[in-house]
Amino acid sequence: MIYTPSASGWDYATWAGLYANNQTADLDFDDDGVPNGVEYFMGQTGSTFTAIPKVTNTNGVLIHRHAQPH
Ligand SMILES: [Ca+2]
Repeated sequence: MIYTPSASGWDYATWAGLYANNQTADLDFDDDGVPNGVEYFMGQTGSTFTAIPKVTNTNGVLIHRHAQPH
Protein backbone atom coordinates (compact mmCIF):
# COMPACT_ATOMS: atom_id res chain seq x y z
CA MET A 1 0.00 0.00 0.00
CA ILE A 2 1.28 3.44 -0.89
CA TYR A 3 -0.08 6.35 1.04
CA THR A 4 0.45 10.05 0.48
CA PRO A 5 1.04 11.92 3.75
CA SER A 6 -2.03 13.55 5.23
CA ALA A 7 -2.80 17.24 5.24
CA SER A 8 -0.94 17.55 8.54
CA GLY A 9 2.17 16.22 6.81
CA TRP A 10 2.53 13.16 9.03
CA ASP A 11 4.08 10.25 7.28
CA TYR A 12 3.87 6.71 8.61
CA ALA A 13 7.16 6.96 10.54
CA THR A 14 5.91 10.00 12.45
CA TRP A 15 2.61 8.31 13.25
CA ALA A 16 4.37 5.12 14.34
CA GLY A 17 6.68 7.09 16.61
CA LEU A 18 3.71 8.66 18.35
CA TYR A 19 1.25 5.77 18.45
CA ALA A 20 2.93 2.46 17.70
CA ASN A 21 6.33 2.52 19.45
CA ASN A 22 7.99 2.81 16.03
CA GLN A 23 6.72 -0.59 14.94
CA THR A 24 6.53 -1.40 11.24
CA ALA A 25 3.24 -1.11 9.39
CA ASP A 26 2.67 -4.87 9.30
CA LEU A 27 2.74 -5.26 13.10
CA ASP A 28 -0.18 -4.68 15.47
CA PHE A 29 0.90 -2.47 18.39
CA ASP A 30 -2.42 -2.57 20.28
CA ASP A 31 -3.07 -6.21 19.36
CA ASP A 32 -6.60 -5.57 18.09
CA GLY A 33 -6.14 -7.52 14.87
CA VAL A 34 -5.71 -4.40 12.71
CA PRO A 35 -2.16 -3.79 11.44
CA ASN A 36 -0.51 -0.47 12.29
CA GLY A 37 -0.46 0.55 8.63
CA VAL A 38 -4.21 0.18 8.36
CA GLU A 39 -4.74 2.17 11.57
CA TYR A 40 -2.51 4.92 10.21
CA PHE A 41 -4.43 4.95 6.94
CA MET A 42 -7.73 5.15 8.84
CA GLY A 43 -6.53 7.98 11.06
CA GLN A 44 -6.57 5.95 14.26
CA THR A 45 -4.21 6.31 17.20
CA GLY A 46 -3.29 2.65 17.43
CA SER A 47 -4.14 2.63 21.12
CA THR A 48 -7.72 1.43 21.05
CA PHE A 49 -9.80 -1.15 19.22
CA THR A 50 -10.31 -0.23 15.57
CA ALA A 51 -13.49 -1.26 13.84
CA ILE A 52 -12.97 -2.00 10.16
CA PRO A 53 -15.08 0.42 8.09
CA LYS A 54 -17.87 -1.05 6.03
CA VAL A 55 -18.66 -0.58 2.40
CA THR A 56 -22.26 0.39 1.74
CA ASN A 57 -24.17 0.00 -1.51
CA THR A 58 -26.58 2.82 -2.33
CA ASN A 59 -28.30 2.31 -5.66
CA GLY A 60 -25.23 0.61 -7.06
CA VAL A 61 -22.77 3.18 -5.70
CA LEU A 62 -20.27 1.63 -3.31
CA ILE A 63 -19.24 3.99 -0.52
CA HIS A 64 -16.35 3.48 1.87
CA ARG A 65 -16.01 6.00 4.70
CA HIS A 66 -13.32 6.33 7.33
CA ALA A 67 -11.79 9.06 9.44
CA GLN A 68 -9.24 11.37 7.87
CA PRO A 69 -5.66 10.62 8.86
CA HIS A 70 -4.16 12.95 11.41
CA1 LIG B 1 -3.85 -2.48 15.83
